[in-house]
Amino acid sequence: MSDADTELEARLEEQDSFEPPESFVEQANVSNPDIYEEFEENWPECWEAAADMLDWETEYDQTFDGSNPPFFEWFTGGELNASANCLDRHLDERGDEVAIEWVGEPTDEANRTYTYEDLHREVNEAAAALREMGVGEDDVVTMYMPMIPELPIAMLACARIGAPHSVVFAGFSADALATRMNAADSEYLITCDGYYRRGDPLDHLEKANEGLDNVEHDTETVVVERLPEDDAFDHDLRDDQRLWVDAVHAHKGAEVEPVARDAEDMLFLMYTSGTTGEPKGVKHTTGGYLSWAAWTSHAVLDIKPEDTYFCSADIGWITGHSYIVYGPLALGTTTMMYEGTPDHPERDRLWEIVEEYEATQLYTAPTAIRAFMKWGSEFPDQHDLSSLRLLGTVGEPINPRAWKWYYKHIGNEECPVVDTWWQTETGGMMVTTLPGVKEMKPGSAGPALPGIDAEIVDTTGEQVEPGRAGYLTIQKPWPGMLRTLYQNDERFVDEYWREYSDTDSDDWRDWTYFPEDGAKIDEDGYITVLGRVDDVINVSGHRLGTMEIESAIVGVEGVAEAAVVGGDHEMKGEAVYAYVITEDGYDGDEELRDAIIQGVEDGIGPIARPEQVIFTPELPKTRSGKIMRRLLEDIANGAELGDTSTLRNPDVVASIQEQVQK
Ligand code: 6R9
Repeated sequence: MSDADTELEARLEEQDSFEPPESFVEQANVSNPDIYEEFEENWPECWEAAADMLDWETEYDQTFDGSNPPFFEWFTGGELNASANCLDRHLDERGDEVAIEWVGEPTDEANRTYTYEDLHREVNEAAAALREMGVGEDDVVTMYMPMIPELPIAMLACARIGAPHSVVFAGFSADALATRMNAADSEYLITCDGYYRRGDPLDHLEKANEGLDNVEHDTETVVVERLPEDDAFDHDLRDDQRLWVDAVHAHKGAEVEPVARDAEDMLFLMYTSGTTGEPKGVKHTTGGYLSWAAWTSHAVLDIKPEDTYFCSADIGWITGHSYIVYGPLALGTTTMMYEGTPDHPERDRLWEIVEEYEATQLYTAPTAIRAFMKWGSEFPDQHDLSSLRLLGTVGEPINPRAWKWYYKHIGNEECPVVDTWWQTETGGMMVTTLPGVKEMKPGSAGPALPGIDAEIVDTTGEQVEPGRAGYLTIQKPWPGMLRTLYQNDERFVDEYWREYSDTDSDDWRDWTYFPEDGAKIDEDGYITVLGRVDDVINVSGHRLGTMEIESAIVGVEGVAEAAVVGGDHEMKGEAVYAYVITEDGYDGDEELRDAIIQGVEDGIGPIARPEQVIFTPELPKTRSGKIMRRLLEDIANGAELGDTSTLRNPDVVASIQEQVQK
């Protein structure tokens, strides 16, 4: 490092707040600081600004309807179509501009560029194909696909005909697919034959078929052929399966009138992890969700039609839904899709892409930034990243060191960094700095967005002092919020509202949304999110339920009981630690350990793979018989243990501790 560099590092290290760069502010979509006050005074009408970003077929007659809490409604009476908003309305002005820039893997393969006209045509043909298969309004269509263009095409085709989609992350297991299709009564599946991971072809259809074997009702499947013939796997399609080429290309040139959907009609379902073993089917609507995705893309990501915007998430997660597909396309910009991983073929792959396509924004996850940091700045340094104007992160807390590294080595201290806190349930961003208005404080996501009313409270609901840890709550509804859990209103109330609401009240002001995150706030209203307070762990920004993992482990022959906790992990944020009691006659040996790891991969997917499996004759329990999870976490972290003498079985602690490798 040169002296100048060392000096710079030292200065950055000390600096704990950063003003937005002047050059950014001058051109920012939102730069007026009064917006916070204006939105607060003018709530809920302030959210007409979000609705106004869309084209409505029928104007709404009420902005917010809070008459039946917590089943809030937005823009009621309005009608619109999401695919028309993402495609048709851009055709006149931007028909030959690029909508999706797809960068495939392996690198020598042709990339694909879709203009708005191309995308419009393909979505229409796919919509016609789905109709012909019998997909009707409100039929849930499941998609189980990696990052290939047919995924957003299928999503928008569904939106066009009013069929909600339910996208299942391609890395999830066959079981996870079956659970989700059964839960949603979904009779249609769109999947693909296979795809590449770090250069090797994966047989995806085999996994999809295994899942279909466990779906309780009849299904129809469309299979996209992703792999070229040389790498294709040998599969005979079943009677209820057809190829995408056959289904869609039969409708060449078809035009399908976008169906007018009520603002409150479901746009999609997304299953996410919760406290119990059953994943939660988060329901998002057409008007509220889409306006939220569009407004936050405009205000926070500063997206303009001429941008080339790059979000490195997977569309199988909510980030990809809101900020690769719906938000950017609603704004008529160019959105990038990258099929591969950041380290293949080399560790500069992302920077190569940023340079080649002159990306203007990069939205990624702290886990990726930690990896970039570890690999070293020589990889980004090989490339011209000066096209970048804004950087963003999402998915988990980012520590100040990683934030500063990102700011300096990727943004060259010229790009604001937005650390965005939100959830599958919130539909879009909730807590983050407006990049053209607010100073940034590394390690803190920032203040709640204008019009969002966030408070940090204690267990009784009283606001805590600045600097003290408490629970994050959202006091007022917002358009992008989930409307319910699919076919389970009761669980919706229990999971998100019961904790801090007067559930007998029919005044919406008595209802408070609880995201199940711990947080603290500073004197300026900046919120630092500390992490989940429920049984959800966050591995590399992916939400996993400990109960789901436990049930996969207990399903393995020879396992009697299991407790799963998250332990700190340098790269992944958190890692899975599994404490396992064997059944009589079984040894906690390598064979069982492998079977457990396999069981988790089969039950959920490789992302949930335990970092360590620790065999123990007993789990530490309280006198009342509750597993002491906090203690198991401390053991996983090699932390100082408090007083364990009140346990029912204090002796077990030392033997567990010995086994944990630190
Ligand atoms: C978008 C997304 C949601 C959970 C959330 C919180 C964590 C997300 C964060 C963050 C700290 C941030 N989380 N963004 N924690 N700072 N900027 O990730 O949705 O998969 O539903 O996860 O992720 O714990 O509750 P989802």
